[in-house]
Amino acid sequence: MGTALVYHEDMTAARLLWDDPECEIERPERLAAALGLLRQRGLEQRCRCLSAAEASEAELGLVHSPEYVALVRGTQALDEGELQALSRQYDAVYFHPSTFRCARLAVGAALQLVDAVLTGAVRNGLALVRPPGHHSQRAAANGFCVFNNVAIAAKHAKQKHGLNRILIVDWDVHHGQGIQYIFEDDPSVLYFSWHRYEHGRFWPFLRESDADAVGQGQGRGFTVNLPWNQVGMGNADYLAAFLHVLLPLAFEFDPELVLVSAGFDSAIGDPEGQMQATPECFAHLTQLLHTLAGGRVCAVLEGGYYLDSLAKSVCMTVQALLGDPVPSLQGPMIPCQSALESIQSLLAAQAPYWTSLQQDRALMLSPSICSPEERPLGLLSGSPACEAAVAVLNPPLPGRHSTSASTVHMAVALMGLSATLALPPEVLRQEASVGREETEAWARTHESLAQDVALSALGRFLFLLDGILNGKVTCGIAAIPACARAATLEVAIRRSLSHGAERLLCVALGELDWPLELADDGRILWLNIGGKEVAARSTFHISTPLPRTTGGFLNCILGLVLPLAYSFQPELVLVTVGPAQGLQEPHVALLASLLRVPAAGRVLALLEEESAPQLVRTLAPVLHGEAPPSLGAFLGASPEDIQALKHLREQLEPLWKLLQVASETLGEAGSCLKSPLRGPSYTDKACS
Ligand code: X5A
Ligand code: ZN
Repeated sequence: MGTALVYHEDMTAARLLWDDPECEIERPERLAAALGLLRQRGLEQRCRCLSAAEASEAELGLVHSPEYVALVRGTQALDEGELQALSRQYDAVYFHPSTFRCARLAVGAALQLVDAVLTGAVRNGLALVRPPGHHSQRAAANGFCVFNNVAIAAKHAKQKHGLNRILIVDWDVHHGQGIQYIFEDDPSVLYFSWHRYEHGRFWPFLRESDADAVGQGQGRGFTVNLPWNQVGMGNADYLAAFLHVLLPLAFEFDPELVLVSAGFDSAIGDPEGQMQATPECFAHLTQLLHTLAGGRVCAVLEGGYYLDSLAKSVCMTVQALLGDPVPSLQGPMIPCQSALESIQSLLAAQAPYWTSLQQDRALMLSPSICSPEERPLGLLSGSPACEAAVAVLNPPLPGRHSTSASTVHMAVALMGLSATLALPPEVLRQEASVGREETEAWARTHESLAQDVALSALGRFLFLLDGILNGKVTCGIAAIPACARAATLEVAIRRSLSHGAERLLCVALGELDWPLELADDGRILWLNIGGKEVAARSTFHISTPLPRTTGGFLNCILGLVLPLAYSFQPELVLVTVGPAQGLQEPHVALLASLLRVPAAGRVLALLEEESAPQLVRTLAPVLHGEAPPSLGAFLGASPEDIQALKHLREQLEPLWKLLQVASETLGEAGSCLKSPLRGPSYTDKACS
């Protein structure tokens, strides 16, 4: 389907003509730097490049008053002194004779992008524009913004394409108060913004940027503000906001289109934001959003003033839009206390409007659930037969993570019925096996692997696993006879460990016990969704019953699986699906597409042959980077499911810090003094 890149060189024409320290950072080089790196990295060439055309005055009129549009049109003929005088009437704005044309091109670019996505010409895209838009209001320029590009695009999507639910994600470091004002009473546009706030002491110094501004009238709950009260927020803070706030809300809202006010002044090094998130973080944010709205994500540039971070972050966003696996995030995944306080104040303000944010609903209801059963941890080593298989037959494999030019993005190892399935053309149908002798040696470790069918499926599966372990293949799907699935998974784990893997995440859907002979030594994180009971038998051995509703499933994925995956930073994710009552293909697809993100794409799905054909049809496109299908109607989590999640969180939070969201656990949070940039920590809580 493709990714659009909308641009026009003329948007570099507007520039500041006089001295103004506040405005000088918004300069033409911003676009040149972003585009230059996109070219240098070969990303521009992979996009469908569209040349922006100016928006019509009728289109500007979707948001702005005729008088204001006329006033901006008039600036084309003003001299420098007049331009400067007019600029002074607004907060942090400069006009240039080319401003009107640039700003119309910026709106036009956003509209073309939305049209391209909503007509199905492309799947998603980015508009590289100047001037930015999110501060601009019906009759006012503000904060370098002249026309509100994203707000006009949202109105256009409603009016011209008949959309009923649009999500705007504003990850610029400033509050897009312009967008907030335009949609504050409109429940068809959900506006989410995080922003540097510092208890109101940061520009634009507005009371209505705080978390308790939730919208007006019919629109209550459709304005969602996450104010950052300290600088220095980093990858873990941004991810916590997405996992615990934005994504639950967004899945409940079920948007038909996602617009991103993509400002990169929230990235490390930016003089305005003073935040710490690395460019890679924006690839993660983009791919997480891609699981919404059938992947219809339109990103429109807003701020971003540190050219190095700006260019890299733009590249990361485009790479993620293209569906490439995204580089894993470095650094400890520990949100800071101030971030958790902000999240908490948001949850308090928004819980009345969103079922998915009502974490404590279950507290009054079911007081008792099964407590985790204590069991000795760390059963050591495998059986002699397994040791032999590892020692004798494991051939030395080439170095991992090699980035050879012959890398296959995705391979499937299928047999029987599913072998005849139609697959996307880029997917490699893998028929090779590891040597017969080696397969047999592994098979001797488990009775269930002894039969002929299991044996040949195992041979192919191992070949695929090796391909992933040595970096020749990014992800894959394999099917195995049902009776041999558990044993095959165990062999896969052993083989990965003997290959040197240090962090394997195993996610089993449907009941499946931890392979008894494997040591619980921190190299395997075992997550059974659909187990008999709620239990964290160790930090690395977790089971929870299959959630009963879509809301419960989402809570489990966003509130447990992904925080664990991000904290653990696995080299490889093994997903296995067994009989799981009530679980539908869209659920599996969503899980797989979300797990791809923290796993840098390295997901291997192990299915049961009997149920494989349908699941392969669903999973292959998703692991390949397509958006998952919609989950259908949202039904809130049951009290039991909420309680189960809460119980596991409490148990696991001390080690897996990204699970934290509630205020009672704030004591466990990371230090706010992560960098010299971060000021002394405030003691006054925003939420108190
Ligand atoms: C789009 C944007 C920032 C204005 C800052 C004024 N505007 N101090 O990032
Ligand atoms: Zn900004």
